[in-house]
Formats: sequence, C-alpha cells, structure tokens
Amino acid sequence: MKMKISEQLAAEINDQINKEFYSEYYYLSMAAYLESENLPGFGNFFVVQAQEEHFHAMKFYQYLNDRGAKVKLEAIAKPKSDFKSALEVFELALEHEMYVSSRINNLMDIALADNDHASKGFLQWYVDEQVEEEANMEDYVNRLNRMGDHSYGILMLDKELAARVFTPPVAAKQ
Ligand code: OFO
Repeated sequence: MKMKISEQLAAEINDQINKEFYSEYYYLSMAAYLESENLPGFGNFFVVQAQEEHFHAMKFYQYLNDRGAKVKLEAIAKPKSDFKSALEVFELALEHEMYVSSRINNLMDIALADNDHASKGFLQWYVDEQVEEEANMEDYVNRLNRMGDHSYGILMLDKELAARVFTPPVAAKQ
C-alpha cells in the first residue's frame, strides 16, 4: 500500500504508539502500588486508565496501517513503581497527561504543516481526549488535597473509584 502520510508524521505517530503503551504500563504500576496500599477502588481507577491507554495505542496502530505506514514497535521503558501516597500518584498522572498533551499537539502541528486533512481529523479526537484526561486528573488532585488525611473521605473516594469501568468510545471502535 502506498504511504499516504508524511515520513515525519508516520515516525512521530510510531513513537507515540510507544508512549501510549508506556502510559498503559505507568498507570498499571500506579494501580499495583494503590492495591498494595489497600485502596482497591483507586487501583481499579488506574487499571481502567491503563486500558484506555491501550486503546489509544491501538487506535494509532490502526491509523498507521490504514495510511500505508508500517508500525515498528520499540522497547517500553520501565515505569516508576514506588510512590508516597494516592495524592502523589494523581499529581504524577496529571503531570504525565500534560506531557502527553504536548506530544499530541506536536503531532497536530505536523499534520497542519503537511496540510494533511485526514490526519488533522484523526488527531482532533486525541486533542479532545487530552482535555478530558487532564481535567479528570486535576479534579482528583484537588479533591485529595482538600481531604488531607481524612481517612473517611479517602474511603468514600475509594468506593467511588471502584465503580469506574472501561467503555471503548463507539465512534472510534477498532
Ligand atoms: Fe493516552 O492519554 Fe493518557 O496518557
């Protein structure tokens, strides 16, 4: 199949596939820490987050295939496994999402420079997703900050986070 996107955009998306799998790994590592701290609801939240990252990676994977570019998988970096608290986990998750947003914006900049309308449309989904992911993480950072050491509040939040389930976005099905 003839390649229908620029070499540069294909290479950057290929790299982003690695970053999305790293995100999956990073959030799974956060989940494992939270489970070990007897916070199964918090753990569940990050297991679901990891599933979302897997979905993001596969959506990029499919896109490269569809545009005639070959995916080349690279090694996934080892994630941090020691954390100080649930608050620190959410702070790091927020920081990570802000980093991912900057990478998605960079992909969009390339698609704009290439005047590649198909890629612009495709990447807009990620731009919107990042707004939601950052807002979500920030909300939990704020709530945990307000709670301080109140174990009742943390237990209630753990119960709330236990209810999160992974639902693949319908419009973006693989
Ligand atoms: Fe893939 O959005 Fe989070 O990292």
